[in-house]
Amino acid sequence: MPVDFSGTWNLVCSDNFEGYMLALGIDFATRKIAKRLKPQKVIEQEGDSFSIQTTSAFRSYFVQFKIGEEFEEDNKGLDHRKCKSVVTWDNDKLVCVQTGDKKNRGWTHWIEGDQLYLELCCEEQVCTQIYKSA
Ligand code: 1AG
Repeated sequence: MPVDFSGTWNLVCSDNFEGYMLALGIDFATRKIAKRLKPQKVIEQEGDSFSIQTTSAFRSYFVQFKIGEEFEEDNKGLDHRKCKSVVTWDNDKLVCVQTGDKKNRGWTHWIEGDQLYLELCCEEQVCTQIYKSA
């Protein structure tokens, strides 16, 4: 039985989001607003199908995918770069590789105790975020 990520999760801390946004070329004014946000994630997991809605006061982002099936990601409201994305299991971690203009782009979700972790990577930058169950 794989881990169940389903639920509503609130951001409690974030490390190096600034570096991650810089790697994506996000402008100063947007970064200034974005780094103060406390996004909420609503994750629905049914078998191999996932949807992840990330909501904040400024921008929101929705993605849905099936494990192992490549999909086109538009990153609308984020950096707007299109990627070919695929999500797979690495043991109990959910790993997304986002292939496109940016090298080493992707994210990993995992659960430790009652916390949801998210590692966001782009080029040499890694941002780590922790979410707690709402
Ligand atoms: C994500 O989470 C997307 C969630 O892939 C957003 C994470 C980081 C923001 C990405 C780039 C920064 C670009 C613009 C900054 C402007 C607004 C920030 C808004 C943040 C809330 C949407 C991984 C996974 C599945 O959970 O999506």
